[in-house]
Amino acid sequence: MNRPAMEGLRLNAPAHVRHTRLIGWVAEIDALPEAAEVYWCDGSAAEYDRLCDQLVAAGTMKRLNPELRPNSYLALSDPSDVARVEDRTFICSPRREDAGPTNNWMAPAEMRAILQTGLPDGTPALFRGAMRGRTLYVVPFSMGPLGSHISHLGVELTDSPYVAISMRVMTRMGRPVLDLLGTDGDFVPCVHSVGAPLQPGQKDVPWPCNATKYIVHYPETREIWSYGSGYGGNALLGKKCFALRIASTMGRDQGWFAEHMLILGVTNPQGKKFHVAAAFPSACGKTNFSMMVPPAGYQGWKVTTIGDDIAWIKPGKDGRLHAINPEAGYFGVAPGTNVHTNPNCMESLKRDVVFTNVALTDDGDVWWEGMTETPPAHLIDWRGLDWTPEIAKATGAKAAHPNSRFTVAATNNPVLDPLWDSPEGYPIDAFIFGGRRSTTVPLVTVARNWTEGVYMAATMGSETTAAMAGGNGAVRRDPFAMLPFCGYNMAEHFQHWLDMGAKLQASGAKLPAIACVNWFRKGADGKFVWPGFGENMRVLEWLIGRVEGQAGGEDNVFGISPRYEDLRWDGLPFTREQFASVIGIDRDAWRQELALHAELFKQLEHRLPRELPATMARIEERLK
Ligand code: SAT
Ligand code: MN
Repeated sequence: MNRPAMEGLRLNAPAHVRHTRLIGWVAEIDALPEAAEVYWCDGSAAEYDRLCDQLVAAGTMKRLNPELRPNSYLALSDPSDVARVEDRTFICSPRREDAGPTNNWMAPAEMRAILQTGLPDGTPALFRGAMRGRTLYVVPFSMGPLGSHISHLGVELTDSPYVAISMRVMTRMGRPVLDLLGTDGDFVPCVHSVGAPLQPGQKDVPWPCNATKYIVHYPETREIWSYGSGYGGNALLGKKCFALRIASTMGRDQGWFAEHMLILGVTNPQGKKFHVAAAFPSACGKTNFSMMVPPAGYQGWKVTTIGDDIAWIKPGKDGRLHAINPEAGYFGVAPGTNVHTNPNCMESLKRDVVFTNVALTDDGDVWWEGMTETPPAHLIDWRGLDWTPEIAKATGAKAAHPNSRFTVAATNNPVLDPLWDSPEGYPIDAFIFGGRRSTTVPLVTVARNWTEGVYMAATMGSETTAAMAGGNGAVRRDPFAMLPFCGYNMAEHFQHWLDMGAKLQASGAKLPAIACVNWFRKGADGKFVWPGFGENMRVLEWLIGRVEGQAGGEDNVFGISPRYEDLRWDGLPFTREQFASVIGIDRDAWRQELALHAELFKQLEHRLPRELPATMARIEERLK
């Protein structure tokens, strides 16, 4: 047999793959990790079921009781592989200043030596032989509706069948993407290995991974390489790596935004529909907000989900900003989710779910902290150990890991927006930026103009959560909720937003409103004052009222806030005093807050747009 024919056999490429560059790239990568075989995913239901069976046989997943939770599984990860690893995440642009001070940077050649080519001292590359004894899955995927002008395609090579099945849920994956790629379509190449090669005859572990981890992005060549982790944000490369880090650099170059935002539709009783995109850091309730149930007193209002985590936003022919959700599923935090906090989510999770790191009940179902008020008398916890409420009391052991997750298709969501798969995208009426702040930041303020809105987004702070390895509740600046996800210099991201605003304004288009929210202010008793969840509808109605020029408000040092009488209170007992305690601006606290903004600006000094310190000066003036 001649060499190309042998290569063809080895690669197993189906006859319908006609993309020479893609085949060449798979062949080139395949030579490095020395996988036992290559398999091209078609994205079919049969393939999904087959891979799930295989994962069950390997002990990675357990099938849940089909009567209680049909077609659903529980995966328990290695206890060390439970969250994104920000300190192991790298932006390898040719110049350090292009990654900026908020990203870990390494020169591309240096990183390629570690991952692909080997070190001068003879240390072999991490990917060399990394997939021995495993299958290399070729996973073609579309981020965004198939064929949408806002969508982009990618191909992930991975040695993890858990990643392959998760990608089928989280993206449009398989044969239709290969067809769209045609003979020469563009795709973002993504390479992933759990970094746990098997010697001949060696028994696999349930969750293979490696203590050494690298989550690597080359923005210039738009490549992603990920090593050592099987966890969602580190391994499902369409998500944070592509749809945020690489896409944000594409957006900068091509004139659009890739943002860490949910997208929702809200329809008023008159039938008028608005679209809102909202940025919050990980594990601050984006999924809950996107599936919100309007509270009592809001008959006739409807909220529909377009996306729960990521938005791609491009100027449309009408000059307005149009957003799509590049994903096709939800990879959400389980703990805290229940029939009160998010009934639509609970409904979505009734079947067809892959749970990771939640607890297993004795009858083969799942449980997590906050799912029910009274925990079951006995569980197997996320580490596979016996768990009882008594053990929890004595040792503090959580049944579910605080960052345990569900993976489920968007189509399971009863309030999924009917046009969610439409290629046109949704015209955005308002952007919301919110952090988790127990003090200082008011419930809601809306920016007086685009620049003030960009200032609000740029200076956002939030208390860290379990979505980040080591997250412990300390306040850190998280500009645009993009601190771990911006693939280039954050200061330039601010500039990009200012430039896009100016460009759209010059074309005569109406810019979306920009608001800053905080659902998380606490009272002297340490409890949240604002009830949140469905009650956030009140804030949303006010914001839409502002967009329509109908809602009242008063100028504040920081944007415009509603007065008590500007919000609708039907069905919610919430006093003027309570309202004052979530909306008020404490001048001393704000002086300290501005000092932290100044610190951020100092850190991002290089390339920082002048408009931001100028806006800060105006706020300082108002504080006097
Ligand atoms: O952990 S993920 O990055 O997949 C989700 C998140 O942190 O928002
Ligand atoms: Mn997220």
